[in-house]
Amino acid sequence: MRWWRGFAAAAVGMLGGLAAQADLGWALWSVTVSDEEEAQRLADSPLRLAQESVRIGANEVIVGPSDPPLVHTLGLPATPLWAIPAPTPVPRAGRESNDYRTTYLNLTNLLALYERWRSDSGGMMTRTRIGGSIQGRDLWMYRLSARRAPGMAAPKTLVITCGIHAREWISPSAGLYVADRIRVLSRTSRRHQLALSRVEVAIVPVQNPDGYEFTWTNDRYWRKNRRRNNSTSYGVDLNRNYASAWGGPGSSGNTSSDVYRGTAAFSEPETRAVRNAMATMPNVVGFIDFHSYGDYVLWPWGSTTTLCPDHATFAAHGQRMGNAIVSATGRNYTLGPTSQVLYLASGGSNDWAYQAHNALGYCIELRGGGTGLAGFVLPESLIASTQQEAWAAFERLWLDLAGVN
Ligand code: 0X9
Ligand code: ZN
Repeated sequence: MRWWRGFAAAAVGMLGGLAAQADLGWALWSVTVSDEEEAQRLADSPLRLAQESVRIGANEVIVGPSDPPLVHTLGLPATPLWAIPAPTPVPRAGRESNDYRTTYLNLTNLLALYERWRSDSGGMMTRTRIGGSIQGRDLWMYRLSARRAPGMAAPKTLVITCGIHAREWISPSAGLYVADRIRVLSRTSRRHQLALSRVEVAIVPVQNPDGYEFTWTNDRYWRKNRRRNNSTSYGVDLNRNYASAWGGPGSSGNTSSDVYRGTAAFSEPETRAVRNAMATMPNVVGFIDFHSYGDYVLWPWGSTTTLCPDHATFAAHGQRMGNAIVSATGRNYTLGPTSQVLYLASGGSNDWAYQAHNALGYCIELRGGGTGLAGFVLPESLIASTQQEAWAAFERLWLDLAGVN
């Protein structure tokens, strides 16, 4: 608290002079918006939102050393919360371990681990290249399936997507744990074998590999993909690029915005890859997109506060997922439609999965870091328990969709 006061005082003092600005470094600010017009003003600005797309009320915003003038030209009430580390590359020392329960893995190591599991799986895991990123990286989807008795009905599919937002490292990390659990349980548990024979699981380990890599090498706080929009701005928010209310509220047409929606729905190869892969699946019944942070289980709609036609079904399964998380770690996630419990956000992947496939499309916001960090920077000491929460929610939905108790 003491240092916070000092920091706030420094920020206020800084308004007059440039000298103090250099001392200020990177910081998390709270910016308050009171109506839709103000919300759009903040969304359109190049200031980076710390996960919170814009909501009416307080928003956490990442402010770099040269950004304070920008915060003030917005004409919105803004106060610094705390200093955060600069988004410079993470030191590699001590990060070479492949223990994905206690460390984050870079793109190469993460994909290598999936490959190792695949080669050990005896055909249970298969891999498809579903496309390529803006910078030409491969986009992969792993399918986890069980041998089926002849004459058994074609399986349904539950799709898991990870890493759509580059800086939310716990998302691909949670995907690893889900894949690992399925892989092990498909050999040791009859219930899970049965579930897999009815509902197979398709996992996209990292949907935004360019962005993910960029957060390891250049900018820990990067969110979007790495499309070059123009000479001064990069990146489309892939979770505003899906064809569900594309262009609606909670997205921006400003290329430098962190919620820039792109030039059209599915303008980005990363979103098209998921769309095309899912188009080949005859019966997608469930969809979970892992994000961080905030502890939420979210369902449609993001684009309007009107309840979706299947709200009751979403709520029933959502409640069961929430209960499973409580049983796993004691943590209480907030459950509800994105637009009601979080904020308006259009063009999101789970809304699209519901609209286009009639799948139960959820977005799960996993845990975040606390005071002194940007929210999506989850300390490595909390990886394992957060993975357990992701698994608990996934497993509940999976077994329910498969009719396995
Ligand atoms: O704003 C988002 O894309 C998600 N939150 S995050 O802080 N991880 O960026 C929420 C997405 C919710 N779902 C939809 N908009 N459909
Ligand atoms: Zn996200």
